[in-house]
Parts: sequence; structure tokens; C-alpha cells
Amino acid sequence: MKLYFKPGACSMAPHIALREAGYVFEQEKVDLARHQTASGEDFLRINPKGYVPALRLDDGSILTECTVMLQYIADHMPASGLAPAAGTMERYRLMEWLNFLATEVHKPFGPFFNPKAPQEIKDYNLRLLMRRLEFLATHINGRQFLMDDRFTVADIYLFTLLNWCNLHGIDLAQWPTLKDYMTRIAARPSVRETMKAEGLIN
Ligand SMILES: N[C@@H](CCC(=O)N[C@@H](CS)C(=O)NCC(=O)O)C(=O)O
Repeated sequence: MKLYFKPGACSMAPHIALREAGYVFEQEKVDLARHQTASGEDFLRINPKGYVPALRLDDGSILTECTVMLQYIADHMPASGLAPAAGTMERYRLMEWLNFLATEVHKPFGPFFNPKAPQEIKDYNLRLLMRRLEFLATHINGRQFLMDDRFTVADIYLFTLLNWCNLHGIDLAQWPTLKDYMTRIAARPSVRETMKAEGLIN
């Protein structure tokens, strides 16, 4: 298996999940502006959508989309416990979280990474994100993880997204439950190893 990633981007979620689940895998950095991998491959031939993450499976095929990849990673290492079994109500709850994170938290961050995005769009999205973060802080209050005491791929995804708050001047200290949640997850060996491998921490 091989993960195509950009340091600190949403590809950090499958990266953490691969380590958390105990996979042996390869990884290759992508220069998204040039659509080129570190070894010089044309990334558009790997993922014509042009974005990370992309996961090359052992049969050579490519899987894209964070939420799907996270479930694939969890399902193929069931002992990791990173996702409840398919078909159970808990699994639908997990998918509910993953979909919420992808559409209501991940995407509104988009304009903040684009220097050409109009300020009105950034202001609008910031207000939206503040509401989502408020909701998440209330939900996590009194819980260890999104799904109570079960650590899942949804927590890995949320950690990856909340990590962007620092970059865009959103101070998580205003939600102590979110700040504590981030500290708890950042301390996991898989998270530290991933952030080291991506050059984000020493
Ligand atoms: N729908 C995709 C979105 C992935 C995405 O937004 N990737 C960003 C990094 S966080 C990216 O590669 N952006 C570059 C681009 O779209 O050209 C997913 O959920 O995996």
C-alpha cells in the first residue's frame, strides 16, 4: 500500500490511521502546485482529481476520498477497532460523523488555504466554522472521543482538521474541551509518528 500525501493536509488522516492500525506501507509526498510526486511521477495520472490523499492498494488500484479511505483502512485491520462493524447502528453513526466532518468542517476551511479567495467568502466560512466548532465542543464535553470512549477514524479526521485552526488564527483555547481533546489525541504514538514523518514536529 502506498499513500500519496502533502504534509499537514487532510492526507494526514489516512496517514495516522495507517500507523494506528499497524499497516506496513509506503508514502510519497506530492507537490500539488506542480502535480508531481517526489519521485517525479505525474500525479494527475495517479489521481486525475489532482488532490491528496490517494492510496495505492496492493492490487495497484487507487482509492481516493478521505472518508472512504479511512473506512477501508479500518475495515481491513478490524482488530484496530477504528470503525464499528459494517451494518451496525454504530457504523452508521461513524459514517454520520465522517460525512459531517467532510462537508461541514473540511470544506469550509478550503478558502483559507487559497490566497486568491475573496475576503467575503473567508468571513462567511469563518462564521460557519465557528458554529461547527461550537457544536463539536458541546458534543465532546464529558466525552473522551466523538463516539464516547471509542477512538475511531472520525477522531483521526477531526484531529487533522482542527490542527488547521492554528494556521488560520482560530484559537482553540476558546473551547477548552476541544483543546483538551486535541492534546489527548496529539499524545497518541501514531499521531506523533505521523507528524514527525510529515516534518511537522521534531
Ligand atoms: N474530497 C476530497 C478532498 C481532498 C482535499 O480537499 N485535498 C486537499 C488537501 S486537504 C488538496 O489536495 N487540495 C489541492 C487541490 O484541490 O488542488 C477528500 O475528501 O479526500
